[in-house]
Amino acid sequence: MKKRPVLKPLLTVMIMSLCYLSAGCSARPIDTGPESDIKEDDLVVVGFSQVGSESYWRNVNTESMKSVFTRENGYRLIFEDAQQKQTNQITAIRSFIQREVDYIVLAPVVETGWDTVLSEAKEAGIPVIIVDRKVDVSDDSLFTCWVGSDFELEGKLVCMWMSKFFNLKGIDPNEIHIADIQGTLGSSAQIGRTKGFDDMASLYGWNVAAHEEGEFTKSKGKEAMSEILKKHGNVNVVYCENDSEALGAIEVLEASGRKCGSDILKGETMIVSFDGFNEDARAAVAAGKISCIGECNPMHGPRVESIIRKLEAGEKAEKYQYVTEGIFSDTDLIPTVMISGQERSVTVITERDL
Ligand code: GZL
Repeated sequence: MKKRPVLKPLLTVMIMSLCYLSAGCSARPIDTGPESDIKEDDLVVVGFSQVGSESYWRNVNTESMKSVFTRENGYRLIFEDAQQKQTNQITAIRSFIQREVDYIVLAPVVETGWDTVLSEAKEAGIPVIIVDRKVDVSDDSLFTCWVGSDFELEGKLVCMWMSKFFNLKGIDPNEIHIADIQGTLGSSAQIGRTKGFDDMASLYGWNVAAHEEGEFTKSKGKEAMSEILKKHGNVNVVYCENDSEALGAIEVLEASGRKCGSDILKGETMIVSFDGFNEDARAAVAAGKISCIGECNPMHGPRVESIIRKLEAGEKAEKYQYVTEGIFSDTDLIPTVMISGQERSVTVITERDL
């Protein structure tokens, strides 16, 4: 193990990363040359394989990582964007192994297909931190730890919010004709959000009209919404598995003459979604076009940095680290949602908050 200076205090890193993000700094080129007196060999080298840049959430997640793994903080970051292809991530991990990085951080595009390449990293003695979505491997010693969201809980919280809303408005469950625009099939976010949806829709007796794949992108979300309208004209609620899909669905619905909103009994189409960090989606909530968003927090940079700091100090990292997330809405009708003993408060987004 290389002898290195103590990494910059964590509080400084957190403040710097927040300043970086709030200042809208453009990303410094990764793998930069010397900017401080830290010797190249003293830097902690982190290889980060990112899913892609499919959504606003992903871009904020990338910036959160780049904002902490800087030379000033004692790191050299090697960043690889996989453009949503698992083969690109596997190639990136192998290049990190060849370059003998100190840590590999992987945001896996899908859950399966990682055993071989993670075994190669383990044989090379390189700790692997999984971030955001999960990996489904035969031996969980193939990764050191995981940090991310409970996607099934996210799905159940949004469905619970809808159920409470429908009850308050006197809308009978069998008047609900709901469609699910899914995320990238096989990703933890899609698996969890779809399972949460399916379980709650059947518990509440809603009519599930369709599941269409939206790949977490706006363009595929538009295609999926068009398909749903063609085959299921009676759909009055659309469950979008991220904000990019929701913005696509709204465009298609409005182009077809529909009004997006929560007044289902007056013919409006309710839209619910996930993430909550997209400025356009937050504006759609403020305008009443999106009724509810399940928060999915992309700011993993400081969390992952503090894990590496612990490992550098010879401490152990907790195997599974879930981030706590809430709910956004255009109405204060439902102040909190409780499910499986977990209560989450609802934050109302208005024009003033934009
Ligand atoms: C969730 C993340 C998902 C986001 C989408 O943690 O994996 O991928 O919800 C993103 O916006 O594309």
